[in-house]
Amino acid sequence: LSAGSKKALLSLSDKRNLDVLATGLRELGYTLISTGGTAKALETAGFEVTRVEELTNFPEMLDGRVKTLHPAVHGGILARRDLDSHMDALDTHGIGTIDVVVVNLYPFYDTVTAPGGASFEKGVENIDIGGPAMIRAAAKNHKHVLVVVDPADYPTVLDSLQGKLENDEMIRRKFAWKAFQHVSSYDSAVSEWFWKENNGDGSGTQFPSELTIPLALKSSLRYGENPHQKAAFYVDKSISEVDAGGIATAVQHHGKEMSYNNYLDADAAWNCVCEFKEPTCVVVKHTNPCGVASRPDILEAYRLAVEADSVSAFGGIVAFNCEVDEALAREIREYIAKRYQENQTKMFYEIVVAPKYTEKGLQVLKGKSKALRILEAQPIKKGRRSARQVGGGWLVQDADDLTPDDITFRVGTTKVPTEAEMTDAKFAWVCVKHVKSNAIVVAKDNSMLGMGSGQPNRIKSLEIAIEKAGSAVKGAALASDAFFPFAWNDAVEEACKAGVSVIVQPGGSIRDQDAIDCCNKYGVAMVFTDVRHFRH
Ligand code: 93A
Repeated sequence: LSAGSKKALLSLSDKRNLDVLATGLRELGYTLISTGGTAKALETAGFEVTRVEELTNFPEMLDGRVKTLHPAVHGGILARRDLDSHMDALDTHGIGTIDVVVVNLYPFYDTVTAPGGASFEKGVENIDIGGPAMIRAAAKNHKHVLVVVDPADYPTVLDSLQGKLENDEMIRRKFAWKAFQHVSSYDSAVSEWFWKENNGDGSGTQFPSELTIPLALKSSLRYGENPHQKAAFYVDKSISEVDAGGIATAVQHHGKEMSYNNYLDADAAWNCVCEFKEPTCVVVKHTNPCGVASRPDILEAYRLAVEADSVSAFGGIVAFNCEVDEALAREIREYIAKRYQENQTKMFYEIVVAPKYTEKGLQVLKGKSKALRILEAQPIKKGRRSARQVGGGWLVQDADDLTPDDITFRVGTTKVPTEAEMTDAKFAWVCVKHVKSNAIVVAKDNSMLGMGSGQPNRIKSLEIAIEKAGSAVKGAALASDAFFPFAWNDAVEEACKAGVSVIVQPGGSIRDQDAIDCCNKYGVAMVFTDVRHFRH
């Protein structure tokens, strides 16, 4: 191998499109150098290949653990072509330069997340050492070496090597960036897996001393919360494909591109609707559910959820926990048309999200408008963590997974709620968990009648919820996400005066007894959950 001829080193676990790449490189006059498996694949496809052993004068050893870790490889990649001292050193040691490095790594992530799992030993054996070393070396010397890690980039690589693309330097840097990203997300996956296999770091805490979450770019978004903010969406790759549910992995069947706010709102709607076992519809606006209804007949649930606050439903997200069939799709379309006829304001939804659609249902919905985003999502499994950013750090917590089945509803008043009232209280309790604090929900007959969210003052949220419920508040259940600090002349008394039949709240205030006394005076039942559902 003369130092002068152009050389490309190929070492690939993912051998997709290998022939396209090899053909292109050969046409450009490159000598192909390869490790065992890749060389075999190239030879089978009819290409002439130089094996790495011929370069290193060393056999692949230790079951392939040492293949490319050799100065003949790393010298050929790392030498600065613009320094005589580097080129002289290569000459002295009889090492030729390597101009293109195409590597993708042992499929560590797919191995450890394969259905049925993998043994610890198998996971360890799939940690690539030589591959990342070559990728890093080539990326460091990107001025002289083109580094490629993604089979999707082969056409661009060939165009670039043919001199068809402008700004060669920037393309090389972009590939180098991608290469470092590839190695870094690989290492994150390895470290996360080690931590999990080790059951944590031994400190007894549930949270690792360092958190690495491999995030893969799903899409760049048109903009963030506002048009002047650039934004992108990343998918958490630490969750296996099999387990992955939720909005990040939802399939979009139709409609405009999802926006930053769409993702937030769809996530809120989806998480809320998945709480319910009966057929349920949830309408969300700006991350808050403003309509929720469960009915054996999903058409009825839909109507009730929208009519709970039809003004807010405008431009909202509609989520179902059951299949959308033709009848439901028609109902969605017709309701929109009806609203238009009634008040001449154009009614629209941003998104419909459901676990399933019949073919006909999908067709009818698609006919609604070009814009309507139609998502098919799978429920998120329990036991996940949630994370949020604050300046300079991240707050991480377990997801708020508690359901009414996990909670004891303890009656504190003389009045004991009837079975129906208790059902209403539980329904309101599930809803209030999904409303931003301070959160108040009024509900009856498995249907949300009103909600107040995000007010810094609990009594304001309560007043809004009661006002929205209107006359229907009489006999309904009222849920509060946190305790009432005051009762008399305050929120509890106001709720009693409005005519609710049962109030459900966590309790824990030093004035809980006041709240009970107040309810007793008005003949209202009060139920304590001992569990709070703040949502900041
Ligand atoms: O076991 S390694 O960490 N040791 C090495 O020296 C080495 N060099 C390349 N794995 C190594 N590779 C990896 O082998 C590459 O990253 C690639 O994924 C794979 C290709 O092997 P083959 O061509 O034999 O299929």
